[in-house]
Amino acid sequence: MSDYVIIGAGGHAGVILDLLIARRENVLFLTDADPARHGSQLRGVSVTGSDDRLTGLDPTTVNIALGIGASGTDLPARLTTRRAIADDLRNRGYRLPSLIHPAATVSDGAVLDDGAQVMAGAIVQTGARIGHDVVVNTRAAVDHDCDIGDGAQIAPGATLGGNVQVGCDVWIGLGASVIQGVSIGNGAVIAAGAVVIDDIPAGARVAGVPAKDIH
Ligand code: JB3
Repeated sequence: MSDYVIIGAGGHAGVILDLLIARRENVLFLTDADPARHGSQLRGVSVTGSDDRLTGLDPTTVNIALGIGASGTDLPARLTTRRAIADDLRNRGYRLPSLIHPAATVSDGAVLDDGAQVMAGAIVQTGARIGHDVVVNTRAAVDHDCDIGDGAQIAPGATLGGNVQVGCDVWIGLGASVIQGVSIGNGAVIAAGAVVIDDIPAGARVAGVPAKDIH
């Protein structure tokens, strides 16, 4: 059992807290930037204050779990910000271990970089690499030999075929599908329900079946 602090106390943090409890880890407390959340509890664990609550904690004995997800219209900027928060914590000496829910299926032949999070029901097949601070969310599927760049998020129920290359800070929306062998450039946003059958350039926003540019 390891000690953890969760950064953020919203929806994603609740799911991360469940994951850590399911893994029988010890969650000391949560922090949140919003003072309105301070003093509240999630599953009996306190939201004690903002990130200055980390001051005085020994980074060699306490792990950090990033409990901030991403939402809103300013994706992928939020993903970039989220990754910067993680990097700042690493620069301060904290460890952000990769986290796999016990009900996820992750091949021994897959590689997870630190900070990667794989939620309940997700599947990661052999040869896949899941980059730093990536979220493979509930029931998403990342098939063989996919490469998921740092900070990307695969929303619940999204499906990637084999050998899909996903850049950094890419958002793949709820239930989207990406056929095998496609490349998606850094910072692209794939809308919920889209079906991607061609390469997507960096920074593009696509939606629909088949997915088309919506800039
Ligand atoms: O769709 C799913 C399954 N999950 C979504 C997830 C990927 O993204 C979820 O439904 C939400 O859309 C979103 O979850 P998230 O990021 O937890 O959103 P929200 O419930 O708004 O909570 C974010 C919390 O992070 C807020 O309470 C912010 O105040 C807090 N926060 C933002 N920046 C921070 C910081 N907290 C700390 N400690 N430090 C920060 O720098």
